[in-house]
Amino acid sequence: MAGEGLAVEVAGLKLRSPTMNASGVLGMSAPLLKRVYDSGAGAVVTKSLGPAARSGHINPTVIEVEGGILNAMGLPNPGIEGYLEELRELKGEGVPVVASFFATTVPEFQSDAKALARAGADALELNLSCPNVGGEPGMCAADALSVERVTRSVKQVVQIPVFVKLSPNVTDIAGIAVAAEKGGADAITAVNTLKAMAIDADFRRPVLSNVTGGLSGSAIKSVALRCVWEIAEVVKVPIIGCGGVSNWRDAIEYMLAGASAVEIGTAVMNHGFEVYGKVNDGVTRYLSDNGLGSVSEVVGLAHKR
Ligand code: RRO
Repeated sequence: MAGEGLAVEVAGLKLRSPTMNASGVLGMSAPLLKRVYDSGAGAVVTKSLGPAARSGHINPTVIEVEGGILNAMGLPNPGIEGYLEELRELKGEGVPVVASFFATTVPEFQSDAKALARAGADALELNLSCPNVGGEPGMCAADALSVERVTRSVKQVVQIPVFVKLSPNVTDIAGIAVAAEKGGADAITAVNTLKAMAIDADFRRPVLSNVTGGLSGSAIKSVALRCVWEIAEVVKVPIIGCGGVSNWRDAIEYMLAGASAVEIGTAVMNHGFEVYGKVNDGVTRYLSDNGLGSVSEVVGLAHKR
């Protein structure tokens, strides 16, 4: 469980440890997210919720590839209204909840943000970066002005911290992060999945029904780490690292690059729910072996060359 020095504060949110689950990987249910918390995570993150229930793409939607997982779920979710009870259940168990959500229009973003805040979410994670939808206006992580506008619109209507989750599928992620910060983002989550695909040599066709999908897992760690590094060079708000973290060393590398906390997703498939506790234990050992008193002392250290 969380040791001394493991507690972090991310955008005013006090967390007992710097680990969270990455949105989506474990689905939705309160009992599964509770297991993430019981393993030692500082908070849990819901699968991305939208204004209406949505069934997502047809199968196959998830496959294993070299170094990770390729998904094209297509934002399946019960809709915000359909999830509020689950959210309240988690809050009833004392679990800090980051509600990930997406929408298509500014009024929808605003009303969804208000509903999630009212239901007790401790923070929001604005998902502007799903790679598996065809140009829907809410998924605007490649467009700096839209990122700024949507972020500002959400910030106008809620008091809780707003994290903005960015896409690695852009030429200048630092510029997009600056736009999110200008819009009032309290933290940046970097990054969502890397757009990718798989082809079956025997069937001679793409494996996923959606043709392309989002790659997660250790295969993307170096890319995501570079994104965190570049963002840390230009923004002041905290960064939450996400992409291929499966052990404490990965987590520390992200912190050295500038992340205040990390989200762990795909690794749960190989390492089970215990991965959060194990990463926390390793981070605690690293702190004490290096004479460091807290995670915040590690954040961004690699930039001080
Ligand atoms: O549901 C998905 O297809 C999905 C989402 Br919302 C996302 O943000 N990232 C991803 O890889 N898949």
